[in-house]
Amino acid sequence: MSSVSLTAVLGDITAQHVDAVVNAANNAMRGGGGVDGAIHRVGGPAILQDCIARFPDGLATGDAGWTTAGDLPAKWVVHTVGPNWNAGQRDRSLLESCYRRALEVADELGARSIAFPLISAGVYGWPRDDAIAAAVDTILSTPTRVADARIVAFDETVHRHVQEALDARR
Ligand code: AR6
Repeated sequence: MSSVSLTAVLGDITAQHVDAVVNAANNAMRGGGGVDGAIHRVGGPAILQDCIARFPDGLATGDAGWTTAGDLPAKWVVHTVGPNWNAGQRDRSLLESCYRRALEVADELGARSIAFPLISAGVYGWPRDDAIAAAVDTILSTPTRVADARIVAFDETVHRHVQEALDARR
């Protein structure tokens, strides 16, 4: 087990003062809606430039990779691509892989704090409670040097369910 402290935060992921912010990206890695749209909008064009330079062929589902965080308070964006439930991608191990790979990339960078969105739970349609369980269980069971991990929810109901899932594991 890791010694990471995992907390639930209500707010906007782009406002988090952490070393690394995780983006719920897509295979093309050229921006999009939801968290991806917000990160590129607030972080500015440096993020897209770095995506093009570092990911000419995009990123595979379940994998993660980093770019600059541009104008965000964070140092890095760790991009990961969740499975698209709405398109029939329902292999839970791909969703778990997003959290595991993001923590591995954070370790490579030396990040000590990280903010995750609820990957695949928006545009990609993964059922909320299972998306929360996958996030909490995978973050808590992945060995990492990250000390502070947060699951940031925009929405009060989602935030409450994340908090309940964390309380149930204490
Ligand atoms: N801060 C925190 N949480 C947010 C924010 C925000 N600023 N914005 C949305 N959420 P989504 P996905 C929540 O759709 O399902 C994009 O077009 C949202 O309510 O961002 O993995 C990409 O380019 C939901 O609970 O990610 C891909 O094409 C969660 O974050 C696709 O969407 C994730 O929602 C990825 O879809």
